[in-house]
Amino acid sequence: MQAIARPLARAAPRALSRAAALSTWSAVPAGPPDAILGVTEAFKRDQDPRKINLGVGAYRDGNGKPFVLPSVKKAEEIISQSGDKEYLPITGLPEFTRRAALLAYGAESAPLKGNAVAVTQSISGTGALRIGGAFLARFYPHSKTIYLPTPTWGNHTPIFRDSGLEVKGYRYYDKKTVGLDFEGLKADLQSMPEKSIVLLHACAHNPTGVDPTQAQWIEISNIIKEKSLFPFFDMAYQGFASGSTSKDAFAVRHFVSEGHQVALCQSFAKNMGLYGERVGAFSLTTADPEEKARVESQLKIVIRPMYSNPPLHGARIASTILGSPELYSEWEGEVKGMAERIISMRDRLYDNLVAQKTPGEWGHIKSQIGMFSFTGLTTPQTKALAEKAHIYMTADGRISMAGLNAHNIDYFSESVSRAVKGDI
Ligand code: PGU
Repeated sequence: MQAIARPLARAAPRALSRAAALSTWSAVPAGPPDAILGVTEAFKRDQDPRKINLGVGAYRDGNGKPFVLPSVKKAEEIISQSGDKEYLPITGLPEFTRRAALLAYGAESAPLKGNAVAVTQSISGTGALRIGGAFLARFYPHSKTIYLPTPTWGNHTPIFRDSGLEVKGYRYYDKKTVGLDFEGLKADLQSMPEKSIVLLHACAHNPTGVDPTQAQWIEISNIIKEKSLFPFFDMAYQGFASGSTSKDAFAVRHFVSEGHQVALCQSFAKNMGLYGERVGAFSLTTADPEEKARVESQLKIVIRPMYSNPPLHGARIASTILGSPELYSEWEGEVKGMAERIISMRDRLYDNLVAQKTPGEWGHIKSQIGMFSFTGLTTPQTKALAEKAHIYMTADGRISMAGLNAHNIDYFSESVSRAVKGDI
C-alpha cells in the first residue's frame, strides 16, 4: 500500500505545478489564514471529541450549540405570513433603520428627535464600518487618519485601509495591570492632530474585555471635544457587556448629549444572534434634516456600487422584534440571559484556575466585560493548547467565553492550568 501511495503523492504536486505555471494566477501568493475565522477552520479539521472552539465570538448555549433566540423564531413566523422578495431601497428597510437608531441613540436623543440622523442598513457591523470608512475617506474634510485602540479587533485595520484611510494607533490596554491604560489613552488623545478620527468601541471592547468606566468616558468625551476629534463608534455588542441595551449605549448617548457629531456602526450579529443574516446599520448625526438628506444621498452613492442594496430577511426579523413591545421585552430578557451565562462562566473559570493553583493572578477573568476574555496566555501556550488539548483560541490568548459550558469548563481550566505550568 505504502509503496504505491508514496510515488502517487509525489506525482500529484508535479502535475499540478506544470498546469499552475501556465495559469494566469501563477504569481498569486498564498495568504495567511484569517486570525479569527481561521481558528474555526482548524477546529473543524480536528476530530478529537474533547475539542473546544473559543476562537470566534459567537454565542453558544449551555450545551455548546448555536442559539437561535426564541424572539427571533417568533419574528420569523410572523414575517413568513407576509412580505415579498423585492429589492430593498439602497439604504435598506426604513422601519428597521429607524428602530435600530432608536435602540442606539435612545428616545431622548436630540438628533433623533430633530430628524437629523442619517442612517443606512449595512451588511452587519463589518459592512457598517466599511461604509463609514468609505464615506469619511470621501467627505470628512479635516483628516484622512483614523486612530484605533491598541489592541483592537483584527479586521479594523484592513477595513479602514481598504476604505482609503490611514490607520494609526492609540494606547488602550495595559498588560501590566491587565486593565485600561487610561493615562496613556488620554495622553495619546491629547497629542493627536486636531480633528483626527478616533475609533471607540462603544462597549465590550474586543479583544480585551476592558471598558472605560462611565466617569472615564466623560473625561474621554471632554478631551475629544477640546481637540475637535471625530468620534467613530463601533457598537457590535450592545447588551452583551452589562445585559442591558441602554446601559451599554451609555458612551454613545453621552457623546451625543454633549453635542458631539458621531459616526456609529451597529451589529445585530451578537445581540440578536443574527450572525449569518448580516444585519447592521451605519449612522451619522448631522446638523438638521436638510443636511441629513444630503448625507444620506451620498451614503447611497457610496453603497450602490458596493452591493446595490442590502439583504432583506434579517432586517425584517430585527425590525419585527424592535417594533413589537412583546417581542422587544422578550428579546431584552434573552440578551440578559446570554450575558448572565457568560458571567457565570467567568466566575467558574476563575474559581477553577485558582483552585488548581494556576500560577499568576486571574482576577481579570471576572472583571473583563462582554463576549471575550483576554486571558494573558502566550502564543506558544495557545499553540500547545490547540495541538495537545484540542482547545482553539486566537493566538493573542483571547477566548470567547460563550464557548465554555458546564460540560467542558473543567477540562478547559485543567488544560489551561497545565499549559501555564508548562506541562502540556
Ligand atoms: N466590530 C467588532 C468590535 C467585532 O468584534 C466584530 C465581530 C464586528 C465589528 C463585526 O461583526 P459582524 O459580524 O460583521 O457584525 N467580531 C467577532 C466575529 C468574528 C469576526 O472576526 O468577524 C470576533 O470574533 O471578533
